[in-house]
Amino acid sequence: MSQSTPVTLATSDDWWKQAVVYQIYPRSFADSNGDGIGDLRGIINKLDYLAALGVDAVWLSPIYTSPQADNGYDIADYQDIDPVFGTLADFDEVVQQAHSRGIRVVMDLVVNHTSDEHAWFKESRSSRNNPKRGWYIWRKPREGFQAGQPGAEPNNWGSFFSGPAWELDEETGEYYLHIFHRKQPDLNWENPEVRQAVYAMMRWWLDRGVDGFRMDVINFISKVPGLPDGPHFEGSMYGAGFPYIAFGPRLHEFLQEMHREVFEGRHGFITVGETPGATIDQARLITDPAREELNMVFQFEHMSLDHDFDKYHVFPAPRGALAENLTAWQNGLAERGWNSLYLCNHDQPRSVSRFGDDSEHWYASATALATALHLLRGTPYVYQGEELGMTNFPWASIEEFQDVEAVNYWNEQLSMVPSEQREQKAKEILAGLRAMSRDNARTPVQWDAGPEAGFTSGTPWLAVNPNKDSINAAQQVGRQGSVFEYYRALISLRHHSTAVAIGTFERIDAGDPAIFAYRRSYGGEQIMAVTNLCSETVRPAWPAGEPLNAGSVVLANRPVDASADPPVRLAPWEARVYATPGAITVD
Ligand code: TEU
Ligand code: CA
Repeated sequence: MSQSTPVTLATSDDWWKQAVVYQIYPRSFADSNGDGIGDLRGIINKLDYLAALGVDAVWLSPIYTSPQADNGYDIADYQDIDPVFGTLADFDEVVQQAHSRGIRVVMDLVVNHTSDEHAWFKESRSSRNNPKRGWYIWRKPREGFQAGQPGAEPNNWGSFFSGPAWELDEETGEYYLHIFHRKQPDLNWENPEVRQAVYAMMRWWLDRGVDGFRMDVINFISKVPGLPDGPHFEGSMYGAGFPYIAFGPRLHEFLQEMHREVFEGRHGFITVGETPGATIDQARLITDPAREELNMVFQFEHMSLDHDFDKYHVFPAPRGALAENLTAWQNGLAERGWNSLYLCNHDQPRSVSRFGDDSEHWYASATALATALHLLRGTPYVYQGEELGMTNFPWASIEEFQDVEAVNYWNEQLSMVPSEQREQKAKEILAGLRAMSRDNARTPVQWDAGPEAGFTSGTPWLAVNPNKDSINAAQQVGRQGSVFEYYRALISLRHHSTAVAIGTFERIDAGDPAIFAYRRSYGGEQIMAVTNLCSETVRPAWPAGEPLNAGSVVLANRPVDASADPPVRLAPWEARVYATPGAITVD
């Protein structure tokens, strides 16, 4: 495929339909100065690597000034870079060097909340009648309670990071809402001054050259007025605020206003909202181009197939569940709207460990999952290290975790059982954290087999995975049969095929739910992905003529015997891509 020419979409404003975005979690990407924390110069040093992979854009998790209570998702200054990552001058160089390689730069926009160390919040908390008091969500103690008394919180909501969602400000005797960490107070989007300040900040970044935003929990910005008590789920100390936090009554109005105020008259940008709990209908509304809200959203349905409402209570996803869910979303957004495609990010375990098999079938499952995802209709996201098949970490004890969510969860869960049950409980919690902890995705990127995997010359802030000797970039880039080269091929396919970029989607039922086979068609051209998403050999029952109706194999993760096509057997995690002769553009 190296000699082929990329196809271009009708308008440059739709570039993201044919793009692949790479998520960088800067802390763990590449450290340039030996302090053990990844930084902007580290990113600059790796831009050639990203260009070789072929991605069109990078999304940077937050790099703004921050006390790092939640690794930068707690922002103290929206218009500066945290010294741990570098300076604004370094940032400008990231943008300029990325652009010179044809890579766009997407910022993480965290505006549901700020840090409690943001100047806005410092003012807001300074007195009950400060002009910025109304920029955050302040409430009096619950009727009949004294401030600070147990149960005096204005409602029963729990924080996503354990404990109540309210923190008392002793000085002024009122509570502020924080859906996440107590150092992440929620902004009050009902206040038009807040919205205008956010829009101004966004314009400032766009003017500086960034190409768009990934918007953190953007579906939480409009809350149900009155902030009512939420339902209690078993095993939780608090009520669930979620029904009143997510998709509040003014969400669409705010997103449309943001579009008008920030993006109108601009071209070539990308907007992707993070929307936990989004249904297909909600996602369709937000991403319907005619409504001018967002280009696409990250939805979480396929992230909830393997656990109950407590995400650390894990179980194996039912056979075929992932394919079935991805199919529902393909069909749901076929006419209107657009999908974001991802299997991993900085909040989720590693995709090959979670959905694949990171031991016996490591290569096959990493590449089969990639095939299943990357040929769908939508914009694929590669999370750093996923293109190398990086795996979960072999956590042995709670001391090894850094993530505030994990640590707080451990403490809260242990506090709920009598001391004689603690040892058993601790084992259960650790098993849940091992499977689901966000730190799984946050261990340093494995660049080579050297000390600390080439991530830092110092001591990394989070341990390097001991499998760095067998899983690393140095060993994979340019090597036939590596996970990296397979990703490169998939990304190239999207760039060279209109069917992949904007063709229709049709799932082909091959008789077993573990087989995810689907056809993408545009005009007369077709591409078909055939994947076996389980660790057993399966025997497909092909409908007449399939999959050969879609041409012949152009990419596969194991040798294909063309004389035995259509395959009567698919090996564990086998993946093939079929294409009709004209479906991939060639010079
Ligand atoms: O995450 C929001 C979110 O809903 C979850 O994925 C969350 O991280 C948690 O795992 C729920 O159990 C976003 C960011 O991606 C995350 O890193 C931040 O911690 C969070 O918002 C707060 O800004
Ligand atoms: Ca550093």
